[in-house]
Amino acid sequence: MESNIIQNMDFNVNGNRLWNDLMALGKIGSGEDRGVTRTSFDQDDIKARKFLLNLLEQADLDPYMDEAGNIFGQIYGKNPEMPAILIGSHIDTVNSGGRFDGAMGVLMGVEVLRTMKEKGIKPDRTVKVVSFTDEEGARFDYAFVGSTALSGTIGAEKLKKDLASAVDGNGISYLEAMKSASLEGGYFSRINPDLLEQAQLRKNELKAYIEVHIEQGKVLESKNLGVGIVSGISGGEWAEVTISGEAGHAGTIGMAERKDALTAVGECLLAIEKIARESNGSVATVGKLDVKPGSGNVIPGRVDFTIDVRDISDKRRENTITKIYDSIREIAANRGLSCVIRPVQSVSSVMSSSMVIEAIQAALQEIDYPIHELPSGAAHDAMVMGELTEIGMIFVRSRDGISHHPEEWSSFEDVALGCEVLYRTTVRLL
Ligand code: HGY
Ligand code: MN
Ligand code: MN
Repeated sequence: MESNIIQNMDFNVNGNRLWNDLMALGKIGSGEDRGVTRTSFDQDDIKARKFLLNLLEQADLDPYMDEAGNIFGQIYGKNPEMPAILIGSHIDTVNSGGRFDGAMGVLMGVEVLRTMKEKGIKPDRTVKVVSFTDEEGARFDYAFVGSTALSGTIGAEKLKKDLASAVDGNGISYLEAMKSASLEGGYFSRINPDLLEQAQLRKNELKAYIEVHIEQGKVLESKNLGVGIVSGISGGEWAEVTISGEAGHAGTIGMAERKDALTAVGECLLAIEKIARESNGSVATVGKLDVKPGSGNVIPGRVDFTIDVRDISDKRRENTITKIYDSIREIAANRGLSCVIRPVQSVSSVMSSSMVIEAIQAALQEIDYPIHELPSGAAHDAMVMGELTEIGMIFVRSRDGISHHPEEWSSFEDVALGCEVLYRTTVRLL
């Protein structure tokens, strides 16, 4: 069905141009396993930012960067007082991730604006594309930095404090990384972690935020659909836990005398899994463990680990988290170990706005494409933007549901279709 649409329909957007940009951006930070690694403000993230800025310049979209390092392109509206439409996503990746997660949504925004320019469309309201700083949080274990700054959800002072204490594996703090990125000069000069409040938008500055993203699941594939409408996004809470016991010689300390931090964590992992399973809706993940001192013949004295809990229901998520934290404290206490739980970030779930959903539905009807709504289990900048403005998302089918992985893939046809739907949706919302 889709291939008929591609062949028979006059697309406004240029699918080939978009695809070429996507493949070119995917080469930046590409490793031997063809996985892409661009973590915030690392060398390849900087290169990718320059690539995007160049694309925006070529398209005459007046690029700029804000204090948080968010990159924008724009077409000015005839009436700059009217709230703008913002389209966006992110170009940072997880470690050894794919070419589509984030990058596709940003480049689609560029393609939509480029197409509008070529068609000579002069909108009443301003329309912008944004590439948010650090959606993934892969380098500093702190995510949604750009969208948090823009929407002001936690306030600039709290964000600055969080960024001051976020450090990467080499002990470089977020603030230091931002400051050194600003030394790149040009557009980068405006990056300034001391002035994050200046990146914040006021509620009346935006009419809506729209994001296109790969689904990262198998729903659309199972329904044989190239695109779908996101009904809402699961909220999440992220925390770091430290369990401290006593390191000691693996041969000389008897089992009864040990204060092994890692065996306690083993118990915690199973408890976390059980609590999430029994919640009937929450998902909980421990994805990172750091065992110290980390020698085969030494009893682990300290373990740091991360917790990631998601749920479409905020109430159920909070309930799951409380149970998880209580159970970790209990396990540590029963073993005579100490534990510290540091909640790092928390974002509420968000429902898509009916105004944006209706615009996407109308866009799909125009091209005679089936309408299917689905929720997002993955987090997106749209979730954070939902606290500032009306949001909506379009999902593009993922091959085998794979993402955050070198094999992440969406077909040329689906990407072109997703972009065309975004174009038609945007024009409607203007
Ligand atoms: O973690 C997430 O859900 C997203 O991919 N940032
Ligand atoms: Mn991702
Ligand atoms: Mn993403």
